[in-house]
Parts: sequence; structure tokens; C-alpha cells
Amino acid sequence: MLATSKLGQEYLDDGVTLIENCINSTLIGQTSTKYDYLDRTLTCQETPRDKPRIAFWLHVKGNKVTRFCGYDEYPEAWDLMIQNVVPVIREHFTNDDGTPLRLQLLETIVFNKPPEVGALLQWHQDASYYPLKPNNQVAVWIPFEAVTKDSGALVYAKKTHKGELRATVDLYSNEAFSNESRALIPVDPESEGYELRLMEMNQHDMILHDGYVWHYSGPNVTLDKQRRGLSLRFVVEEAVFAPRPDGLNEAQAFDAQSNIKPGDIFQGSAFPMV
Ligand SMILES: O=C(O)CCC(=O)C(=O)O
Repeated sequence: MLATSKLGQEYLDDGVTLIENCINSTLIGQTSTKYDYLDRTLTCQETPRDKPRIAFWLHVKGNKVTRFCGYDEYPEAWDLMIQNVVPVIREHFTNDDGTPLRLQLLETIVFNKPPEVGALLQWHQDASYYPLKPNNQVAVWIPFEAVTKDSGALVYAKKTHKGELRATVDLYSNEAFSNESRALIPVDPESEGYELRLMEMNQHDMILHDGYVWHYSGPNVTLDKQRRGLSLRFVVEEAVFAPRPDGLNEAQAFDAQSNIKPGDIFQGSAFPMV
């Protein structure tokens, strides 16, 4: 992946960048309005099969319920991705040979942290949750409203994307998943010399981060500010599904969405090229 702009280069250097004012008002407005409707009405707790899924994640302590829909129920999010997000990413990067960047949709989540009760989401690294080889992922995060430190902005430990994969943890408690042999992300990366970047942002901004970069988001301690963000993850290089022999449950990572098996090329209608 090559950078073709200053912000693209910042992403390659730091593992994260903020692209300001790049999101179209109409497209994000439609996506946010439809989210309100789906959030009120969606009940499905089963993942859709053989088509890309969208997870509705309510990040409140004690909540164990994630709801799902497909893009057929949420076409506004698809339009935002195809008409706006994908072209913006390709303004800043190409493949190594200069051709348009390969973008394969891996996952879509809307993270909702309501005022007062939206909880801390612990330090983590996206790529360690997906047994892919190679594991080159670009993640996008787009807020439905402006985000401040108090409403739960994301915080990044710059340049951590250059290290190895760390342990997967429960994102509420920070407890390592069973059978983890990989080292934990330190509780306070700043005290270990890493520079942090707090991503306060406006509604039309978009974060791009590398799948290896360490990040967390604070609780929403405001009394009245919503804090919803659409997260889209893309795989940028052809990959094989490669669960670790000692990685409990990794071999089942994609079972609910497709019949991909260990050793298979990571592909299929649940994970389309965009
Ligand atoms: O919205 C959040 O709080 C978490 C987002 C996140 O960790 C991600 O998109 O990778």
C-alpha cells in the first residue's frame, strides 16, 4: 500500500490519520437517520449468512446483546461507503504497483455509547481479532455527530502499528481471552514512551487507522451528547484464513457468516470487493 498524499503518509508513519471535512452531509445524514429507525426496530441477534453484515453494538456495561442486519436493510450505509468512503480512501493510497487500492469489506459495526452510560472500550488492536495472513487491514471510523473527549473520543498510541500482534481481550474488562499466549497491550502505553493522539472530531470527518495500531475510546460522561460511530474495516491484500493452532475458537471465526475453512483464501459474498 503506497501513500499518495501527506495524510496518507501520516497514516503510514503513525498508524492513524484524520481526514477532515470529507464526508458528504446528505449521505451521512441519511445514514444517521436510518440508524435511529433501525436502532428502535431491529431485533435480529443472528448474523446474516453469505452477505456482509452490520453489527449494532451498544457499548454499555452489562450489555451482552449485539443486533445484526444486512446492507439490504441499510442501503444508506452502503451508499455512504461506495459513493464517499471508498473514493476518499483511494485519494490517499494505491496498491504497491500504483493501481487503485484493493478494498475487501471485512466488517461493519455501529458503535453506540449513549450519554452517561456509554462505557470505556479498552485498548485493543483490530487485527488480533481476525486470524488472517497477511493481516493488512484499514479501518474507517465516521461519527454521526461531533465527538469530544467527554463523549468518548478514540485515542491512539501512535506508531504502535509497527509491532507484533498482541493479545485479544474482553473490551469491557480488559481480561485476556482464554488460551492467549500473546503479550497484553500495556495499561498505559504513554508511560512506556508512546505518544497518544486524541481524536476529537466533527461530523464530516473520518478517521483511518491501521489494523495493528493500539487504540481505545473513553466513556461518554456527558449528560446529553449522543456518540455513534460507523466503523468499516477493509482487507487490503489477498489473505488466507489462518487460525493459530492454540487460538481457542479462532477456527470458528467466520462460521456464522460463510463456510470458509482454515487454509482457504479469504473470500466470498460476505466479504465483497468494493
Ligand atoms: O467506537 C468505538 O468506541 C470503538 C471503535 C473501534 O475500536 C474501531 O472502530 O476499531
